[in-house]
Amino acid sequence: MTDADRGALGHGYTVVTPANHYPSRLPEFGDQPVVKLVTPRMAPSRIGEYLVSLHAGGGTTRRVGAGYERFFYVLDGAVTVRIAASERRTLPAGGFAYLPSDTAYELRAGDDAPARLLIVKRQYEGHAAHDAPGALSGHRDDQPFAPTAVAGFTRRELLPVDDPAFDFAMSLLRFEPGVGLDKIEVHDEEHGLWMTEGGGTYVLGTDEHAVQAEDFIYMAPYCPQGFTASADGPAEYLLYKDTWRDGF
Ligand code: UGY
Ligand code: MN
Repeated sequence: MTDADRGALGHGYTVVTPANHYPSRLPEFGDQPVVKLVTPRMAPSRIGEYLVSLHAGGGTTRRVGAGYERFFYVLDGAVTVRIAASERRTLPAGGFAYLPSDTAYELRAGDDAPARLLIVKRQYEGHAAHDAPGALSGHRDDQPFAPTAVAGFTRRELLPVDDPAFDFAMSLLRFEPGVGLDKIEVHDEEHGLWMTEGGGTYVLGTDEHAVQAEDFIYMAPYCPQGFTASADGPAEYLLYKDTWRDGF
């Protein structure tokens, strides 16, 4: 099987590997390539998740208007997120930022090197009892990974998972070699998953897929899912999951 053959559209999921990428463009990025990993055209996804490659010194060609909440995660290089003249934050690789839906922004890569980042975009789903969250930023190394009930499986929450103002979570899940999820999960929430390191086997519905770093998986609500890291080394993924809402 070639790498490109690992790409798949299954019942309730997709697997998109780097060999499958067919870059598109978006007006705000000019000629800088954008891989649309998933968008709401892939029903029932409520998110867009995009892999954006910025030229050295490049970035958005115009200010991107408010209207959607967004999450940025820098894969390579450094990206400055500018909300206003006085509000800018430079994110190195592993840096992240959340912008609420009332916030317009610009992005700029450092002058010395190109940058790549993941952008998650969605329509904020509010809750009558909670004000919308504010902007925040940080780095994956700001806090240690926390243990879970499974030995060798740790996770790091990038957004405050205990705050019901947020309608989604972004988490890094890390597995020692041979370790995996302790069950086949079936749940109402959807996932966008980017393999940040290593690889393993993903169970999706009734299928099994070998996955490796830089693969992307979309999992629809109720898609049965399980993962085991390969024996060769640790595996890690960045996981989007909608939270705190009832699905209506
Ligand atoms: O939190 C989750 O739903 C997570 N354990 N799912 C997954 O890793 N596919
Ligand atoms: Mn899950």
